[in-house]
Amino acid sequence: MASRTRDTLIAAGYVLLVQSFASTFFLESAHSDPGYGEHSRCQELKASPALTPFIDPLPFPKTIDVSNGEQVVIGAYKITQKLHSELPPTTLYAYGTSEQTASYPGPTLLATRNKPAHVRWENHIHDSETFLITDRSILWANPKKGGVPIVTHVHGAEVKSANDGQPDAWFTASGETGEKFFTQNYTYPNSQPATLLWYHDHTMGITRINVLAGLAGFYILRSPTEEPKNLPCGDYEIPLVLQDRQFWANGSINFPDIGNSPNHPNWCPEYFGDTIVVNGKVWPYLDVYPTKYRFRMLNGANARFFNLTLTEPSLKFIQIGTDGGFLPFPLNISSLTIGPGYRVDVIIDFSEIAPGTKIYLNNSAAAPFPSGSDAFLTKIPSVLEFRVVPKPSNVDIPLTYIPDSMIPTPRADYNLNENVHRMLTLTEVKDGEGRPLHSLLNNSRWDDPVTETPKLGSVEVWDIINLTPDAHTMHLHLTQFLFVHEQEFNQTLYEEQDGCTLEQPFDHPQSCFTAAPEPAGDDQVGWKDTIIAYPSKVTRLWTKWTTREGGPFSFDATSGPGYVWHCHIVDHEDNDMMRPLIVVYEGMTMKSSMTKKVNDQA
Ligand SMILES: [Cu+2]
Repeated sequence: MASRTRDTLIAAGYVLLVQSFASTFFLESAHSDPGYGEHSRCQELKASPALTPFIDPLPFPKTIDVSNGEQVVIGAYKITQKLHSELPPTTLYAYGTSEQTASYPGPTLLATRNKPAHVRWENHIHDSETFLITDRSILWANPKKGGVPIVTHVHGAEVKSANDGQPDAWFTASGETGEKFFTQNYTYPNSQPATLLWYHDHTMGITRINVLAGLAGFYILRSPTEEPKNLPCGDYEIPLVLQDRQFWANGSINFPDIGNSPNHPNWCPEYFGDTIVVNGKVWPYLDVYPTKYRFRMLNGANARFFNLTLTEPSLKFIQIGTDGGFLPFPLNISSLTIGPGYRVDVIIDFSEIAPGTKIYLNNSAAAPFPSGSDAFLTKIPSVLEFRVVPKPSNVDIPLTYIPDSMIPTPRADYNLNENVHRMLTLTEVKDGEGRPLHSLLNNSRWDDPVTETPKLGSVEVWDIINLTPDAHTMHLHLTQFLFVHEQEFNQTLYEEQDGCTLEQPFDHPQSCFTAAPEPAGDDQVGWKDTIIAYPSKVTRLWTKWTTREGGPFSFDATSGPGYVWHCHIVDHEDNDMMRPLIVVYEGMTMKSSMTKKVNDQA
């Protein structure tokens, strides 16, 4: 495993040595991207060139049916792609079945419930290192022979851990592998309910770089027998991945090569770009007929949250699904708050809108969220332009319906005396001058001994205690959970020794809580795999280590390299805001887990 050389040096008091190393080596050899010649400082990026918004149509990634049982081979390649008609082609890493067809976003994989999909993930990136600079001071894959390691995770998938894209299961184009590598041939059982999943790179310490470079795509899981009938489909079902990017005039991604702490010469705590890229185009437009459309939205940004509204006041989002699948019933919502990793499934009904009208999908979320300054807002607040156009006479729009009810969600039943109750803090660690070093889950680093070991079949209550000034999106692999409630507390008092306790309810004299629990808001209900944890709040999750229906998984979730839970601000995830998660069976020890790992390789 990679060492923590830089931290060790600092701990030993060699700060000056590190600073001089940073300024002589990293600044002179830094190579933020092809064609720049200019350095780029964390959160002080030079503005992107002026790009006229809404002159390019929204692109749609190609689709690949993975439901027929045949293995699909998807490689990662280095490509260039036009992300705006006024911008020269951008260098990217991208998924595809060949170098010629690789695209950003990658091809959309279409899967069907209970039909296993077999994907062989390949690495055809022959760079000697990532073209956006890798910070070697943080724990990262660090292949001895160089190259760009990748490992692909299908976000939200119920899958055995050997096929989950564990961060140390990476591999390079030359065949070097990480210590948790099992195989490149992954099988997704698709045993879970229909929903929008997505696949992206998850390599230790460079996820933020590989995802920013383009390694992400949609994974749509359908269940024809369970899904509501007559939803908008075909041309009327539109996947939308929202991301932000900043560009140099030559089209290259502007990614900082100078961090804001000498301890981490290149790492930047959050990447915010000044343009919005949807499905790989900067500020695209979409022509819509006056009818209903279903939008499968994904926040695929590194760190940007979105608070989405529509500029036409008569229009609402009719939300029908969330991360884990359909909601019990549709919700009429005026705004959607989606953190990195979130998916929302919404219908927008343009039926009453006159052709010729332009409607904007706008974002008002502060960056960092929820109380950032204006400095990191995008150049314009809009994300996407809808142009309502008349329906041509030769187009028949199928009749579609918004169902009254969909898939019931169970109640989050728990008993804190019987169920495992984990209280898990989120903290930021700073150096002596207040500059961010890294963020931690429960004051533990990635390579500290595993502590989150839920028992197969159990229900657990997870209280996420956010002691940082910003919101984080917490993501658990393998399972989907329910958001129970969130509750404000007095952080100052909590952090004072013997100040107060979060283990007593609001009305107890020793309680740190300053308000009663607030139940999940309308747009946060349903099965979730990623949840916004707000600052100075405790976010309570009901986690269930079974299938959604309460049965056993179709695979042994206790074998293999194990899972992870982490912040989905990928810049945080890369720098210690991630922890191992090992599912155990009754009587299992970590030693028996290792024995099973060997068996699982067969
Ligand atoms: Cu975070």
